[in-house]
Formats: sequence, C-alpha cells, structure tokens
Amino acid sequence: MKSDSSLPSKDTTAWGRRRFLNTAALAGLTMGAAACTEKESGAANAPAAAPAAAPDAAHSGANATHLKPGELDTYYGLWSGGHTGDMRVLGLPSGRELMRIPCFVPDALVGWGITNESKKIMGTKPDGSLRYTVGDSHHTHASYKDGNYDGRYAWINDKINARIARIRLDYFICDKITQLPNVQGFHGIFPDKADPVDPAINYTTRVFCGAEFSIPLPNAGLDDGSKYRSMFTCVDAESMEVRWQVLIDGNCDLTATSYDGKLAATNQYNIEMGVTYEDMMSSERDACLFFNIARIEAAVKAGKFKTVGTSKVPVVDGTHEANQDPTTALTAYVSVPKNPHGVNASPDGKYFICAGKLSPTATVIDLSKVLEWFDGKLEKLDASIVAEVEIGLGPLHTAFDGRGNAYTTLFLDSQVVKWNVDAAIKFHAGDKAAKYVVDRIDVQYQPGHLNASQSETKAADGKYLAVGCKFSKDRFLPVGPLHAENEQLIDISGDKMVLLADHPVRGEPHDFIIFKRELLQPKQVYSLDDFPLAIKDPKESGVFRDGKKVTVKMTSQAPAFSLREFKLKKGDEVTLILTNLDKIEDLTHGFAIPNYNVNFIVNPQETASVTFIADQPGVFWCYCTHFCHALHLEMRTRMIVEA
Ligand code: RUQ
Ligand code: CUA
Ligand code: CA
Repeated sequence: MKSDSSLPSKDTTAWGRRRFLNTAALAGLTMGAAACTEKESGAANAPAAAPAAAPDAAHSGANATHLKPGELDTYYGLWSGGHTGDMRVLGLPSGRELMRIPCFVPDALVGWGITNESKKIMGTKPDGSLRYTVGDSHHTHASYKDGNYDGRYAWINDKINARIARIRLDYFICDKITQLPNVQGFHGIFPDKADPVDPAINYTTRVFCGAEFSIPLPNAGLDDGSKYRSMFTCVDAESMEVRWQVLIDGNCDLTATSYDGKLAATNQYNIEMGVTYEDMMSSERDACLFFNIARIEAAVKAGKFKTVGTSKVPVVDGTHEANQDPTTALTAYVSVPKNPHGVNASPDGKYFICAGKLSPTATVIDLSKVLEWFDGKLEKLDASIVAEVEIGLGPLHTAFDGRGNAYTTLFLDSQVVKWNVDAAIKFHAGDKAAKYVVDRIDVQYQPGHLNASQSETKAADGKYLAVGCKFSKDRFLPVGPLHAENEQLIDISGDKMVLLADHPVRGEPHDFIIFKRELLQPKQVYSLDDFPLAIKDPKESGVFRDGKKVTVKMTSQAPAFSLREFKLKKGDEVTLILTNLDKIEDLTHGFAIPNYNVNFIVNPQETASVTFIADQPGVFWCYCTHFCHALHLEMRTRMIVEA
C-alpha cells in the first residue's frame, strides 16, 4: 500500500506495535489482503496527508472532555452493550456511563428476567422460564423526525437469536422485543427517516433489519447448501410486528436508509452465496443492495408474495435474477469491492458510502442515480458509483461532520482517516490533483465502529468523534487475560483530529450514536396508571388466596413495606406484586427474597411482580436492596412459609 507513506513515522515504538498488530490481523485475512494488494498496486494512490500532529497552540480551542463536579454533559451517547445484551447510556464528552438498559440478557440490578413484566418482554418457554439468556448486540439507532432524532425510541439488535429490542427514550426502558422469522445472524439495523410515499409522514415508522447468515428456507431439517438464502426484514416501528421480508442474494452486513424514505440498503458480502470460506471469497465484487421500499410494499399489497414455513410474514422476491428490469425491480445490486463492511448515509442526504474492508477503498454511491435507474433512466446501475477511492487498510465504518468530510475507521492501519467526499468524487472523475485525504490519526488499536456527534442526522455538527477500538493492549492497567476495549474520543472541530480521551469499556459495544441532550426529555418518575397491577393504596395490601394460588400485594414507602410479614404454605404458587408509592425522584426500592432467587427494584410509582413456588419452608427476611433512607437496612418484611 503506497498510501502508507502518509502514515506517521516518527514514533518507532508505535510503529513496532502497529506492525505486530497488522501482521497478526492480516494473518487471518491472508487471501483477501493478498487480493487487495495485487489488485490495487497499480491503481492511483490516495494523496498523502501530513502526519497526525499532537495538539498545537492553534488548536487550543479543542473541545474538552473534563467536566467540573456537578457539571452535566452536553451529549447523550447510546451504546450497544455487546454480550451483556443491554444498551449503555453515556454522557459525552465526559464518557461517564449513566445507565445500562437491559434488553436481551437478565440483569440483577433491576430484576430484568426476574419480574413477570420483564419476562413477558424477553419471552418465555411454556414452563415460564426465559427463552434466552444470552445476547450479542451490535447496532443501535434511534427514531427520526425531519432528519433528526425525535427522542421517541431507539432499537438494538441481538445477532445470536435474531431479536430486535425497542427502547423507550422517555423512561430509558426496553418495552418490546421481536424475534425475526426465517433468518439467522441478524446484524444491520436502521430505522427509516420518512415514508417513501406519504410526505406527511416525515418520521420513522419502519425499522429495517439485515440478516447475515444464509439458511435453508424453511429451516426445518433439510440441508442443501445450494438453497441457502438470507432475508431483509421490515419491522413496524410502533407495533414491532414484522411487516415483510425480502428474499435476497448474499449476506447482509450493515444497513442504511435515505432521508426521503425511498431507499434502504445493505452491503452484501458473499454475493456468490458460498457455504465454505473459500467459496465466500470467490467473486471479484460484492454488492451494496438497494431496496425500493414503495415498490416492495406495493408488491406485498398486491399479494405478490410467498410465506416461508410456519411464518405468516409476506416474503417478496428480491433476488438478482428476478429483478433485472429496472422499471419493475424491487432491488438493485450496485457492485462494490468484495467483502465490504459498513454502509453509511451522508448527512446531506446524497450518498451512501460503503467501506471496503478487504479493499482499501471507500465507494460513494449517488442515491439520485439509483433512483434514476429504478425509473429506467440510467442505463448502467454501476454508474451510480461516483467515487471509489483508496483511503487505507481495512476500512470499516464511516461518520460525518456536516462539513462535507467523512471519517472512516481503518482496522488494519489502526487509524481514522478523514477524507472529503466532494474531493473524492472529483478525483474519481479524473482530477488527479484533488486531495481528498485530509487527515489521519492513529487510534489504539484496531478500530471497528466510529460515530460523530449527530453524524447520521441532518444536524451533523462535527464536534466529537468516538471510536470503538477492539483491542486496548497496553492502554490500561493490566487486569488479566481479558482486555477492555478502548473507546476513544476525538475532537473533530478543527482541521486536524485531536485525541481527547481513552475509556475502557466491557466488550463488545460495536456501534453507538451521539446526539445533543436537548433531543431527549426523560421522565424521572413513573405514573401509577402505567401499570395495570398497581396497588394505589397501602390499604389494598394483603395475602389473597385462591386454592394454591396466592397473590401478595404490597407497597413500599421509605423506609417500610406495607406488610411487616406475610404467610404462605409450602407448595403455594405465589405472585407478589409490589408498587413503590414514593413519588420523589431518585427514590428507588429493591426487593430480595433470600434463597428464592428473587431480587428486583421498583422505581418511584412503578409496579413490578414476581411469581414463584414457595417450595422452601421457613422464615425469609425480604429486604430492600436499594439504598433509600437512613433506615434502609431496617426496610424489611418477613416471608413465612409454613411446612
Ligand atoms: S459490525 S466493526 Cu457488527 Cu457493526 Cu462493523
Ligand atoms: Cu427501601 Cu432501601
Ligand atoms: Ca477486544
């Protein structure tokens, strides 16, 4: 790679480390990397940018991260929680973790997966136990209105079990989870930003989900590798029901949506649909696959669909073969270098940018030209590619500053490269003097996702850029073999990027969004009426028996529960309902039952319930597990189970 000439060369230790990492990382990608080198060696190289410099005097106006005690952050960050299957809420620029919202995996603080209410959202087996207790969340995005976040919802995916969770951004809770039918390896996720047909609907009503793994359809025990397929799924943003699916070629990686609501896309690897590693690498180029949303929905309405297996979801045919006529096509396969990664929509609404991953390039696709192709006015679909330029090794994801610049992570180079989209288009069109690479900065180490403040909205403000580095190596105190990941914050307000902070984070967050705090209006106390089981008056407390079924109703008001004791008989099926009648902000109580595997919290004016069999006789001190009052330790009640 000749574009390496633009890499900083002053620090030899940093170089040594890079070399080591690059070699190790490349070892796993030998075929692809070799192919890239061969293919690109004769190509024009990216103009060299000056080495990333340390912050200088000219940059004294850099965004700072330090907040004085009591000072509030100016941005929210919503972070995918990775294997803990939750969504993490950060304050930025400080990087302080403010909240973890459990979704896919049980959580012992709030009792997620313990209370009946949370189990219902998570999904249970016929015996009442949780269907799943593992998760792998990668991507998180929020609902839009007028091209900016509207503070209603965020969504997050679980790749392992093909689940999508919705977060209510008023209470910061997960309120619905849907498992997608007919797919495995659900990966990319993106809400639409407008309706493709009705201009009055200028907000999110759909969420698109790309599935990575191809599987037999229906996946019911027959294994014929030549028939594996993947699907692209549309989920209703309000009902969270699956609206429709599209049968496609290739494996979906990431998803993007246009600001006008007309197009969604996923970048596809393994377009040749190989089952083995070698087969997956065989074709020269893969695709950025576009979906014509209005046409797909018209086809569904006209009954032009099938269903698969036991699922009732309409499935339309979006395979390459069935969509050769542009004027009726539901999908369009724009070619991109093979095995691409992230696809991101520029904030001016004009372009989708696919990162090359195995190819050292970024591909810029002009959305207006894709629409022209669908109208039968563009002869060659690939004429929608307005730039394919070299930016560095291992490009993965792209963010924007709202000033025409794109920022792409380079996994193998351990860098973020800043490049100008218009200049790249000029360069691609033949103006070899156009310098599109503006700046590079080393990051520590091996970055995956990145995102800038407001990046994927029309209000991209170009202040902060966060980078999720997959390896932290020597950046933190050693804590044994498992290393934290390194989330780095970079100031992008000036010409040069300036590294501001390192933050260790538990694996593996993948994706995140950063937006202005004014866009959310969180509520800090629930309303009793939100909960059908609410016990509105402590006088309603008591033990209510119906044969072996027993309901225990209780309220909490610091520092006491409304029942000092409650009696059960061994073998009873008990449902305990607890309403927190405290109305004051920040007055949460907990409820734990020793030896019964029960612990959950009730926030102000919240009601939660648990159901269990009273199978162990004895006296059990149920106690408040959330510090609430000077007499918190005394806040207890006795559960007496008679033998
Ligand atoms: S992927 S490191 Cu799961 Cu978002 Cu690109
Ligand atoms: Cu109530 Cu502690
Ligand atoms: Ca790691």
